[in-house]
Amino acid sequence: MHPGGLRCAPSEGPTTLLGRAPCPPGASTPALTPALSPRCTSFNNELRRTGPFALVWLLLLTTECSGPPDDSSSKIRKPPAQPDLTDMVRVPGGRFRRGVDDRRGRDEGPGRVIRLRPFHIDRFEVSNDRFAEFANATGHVTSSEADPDTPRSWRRPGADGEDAEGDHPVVYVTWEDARAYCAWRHKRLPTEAEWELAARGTDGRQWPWGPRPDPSRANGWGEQDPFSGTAPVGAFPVGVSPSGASDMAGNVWEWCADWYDPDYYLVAPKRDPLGPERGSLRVVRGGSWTNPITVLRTTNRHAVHPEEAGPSLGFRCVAE
Ligand SMILES: [Ca+2]
Repeated sequence: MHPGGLRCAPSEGPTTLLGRAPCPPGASTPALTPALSPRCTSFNNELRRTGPFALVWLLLLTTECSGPPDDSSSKIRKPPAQPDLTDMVRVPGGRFRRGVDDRRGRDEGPGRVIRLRPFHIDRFEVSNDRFAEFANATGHVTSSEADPDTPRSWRRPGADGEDAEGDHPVVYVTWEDARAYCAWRHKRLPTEAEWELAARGTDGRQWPWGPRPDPSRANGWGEQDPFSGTAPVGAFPVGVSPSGASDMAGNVWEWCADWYDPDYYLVAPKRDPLGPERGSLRVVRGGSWTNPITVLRTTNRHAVHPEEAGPSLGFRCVAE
């Protein structure tokens, strides 16, 4: 029924003055605009010719056709028109040395000075609460949720099917899930060069806090942090990077935009490298709660199939 009690008729069907009134578009849901639709205008004209009840009908139709839009429809959860820079840190860009020359990992060199444009990066890994906003607004179903053979998903990531904790990083998300989330926020996934600058700064440090490993400053594998699984995002303020980003070491691995090529540093452009044009694996960075501190280095590169999802892999976004 319409607001006002009029029963609607489809636009193709006959209309009568007694039982049915023509519906504005989407009449079963509230009108999206206060403007009269052409069909309403036509119907009003017809009513003017129908006799003594026309005024009553016109009053009803005024309510129906030109009433204010219902707030519930205007709350179709549209993302903001611009990226929300709240809880993002600005990375000035400029020149920095990425990679290492000793090639502890064979794909981490040669170390080279490259130049990046300024950008913003999320201060925290995307949390379950933040991802829920996206899922609720868009109806996005992650690959894990859609797979009947996978009992776990971002909603229930625990080994025993526990519900996700809102302030923990979202996990069980594929590269496409992550990309879709960032796009909805008017953001994007970081290139691995951006990720490394945000994690490392410009002084060549191997961990976000400095040159030496310190397992108490990140959520890695071991007993020097209080977490046996993921930790709430931002739980290690003593481990923030020079740019102010949290958990760039550990907690969860983070999807980057780039395809992975172990030899990419040999051929990469020195200005705003975007990664190889094609590949079969995507770059992930930073290590996770499942890795020892040596894996949580800022230069460590790892690769995962883009359709993979698991309990130690999440992401964060960047904006210009
Ligand atoms: Ca991380």
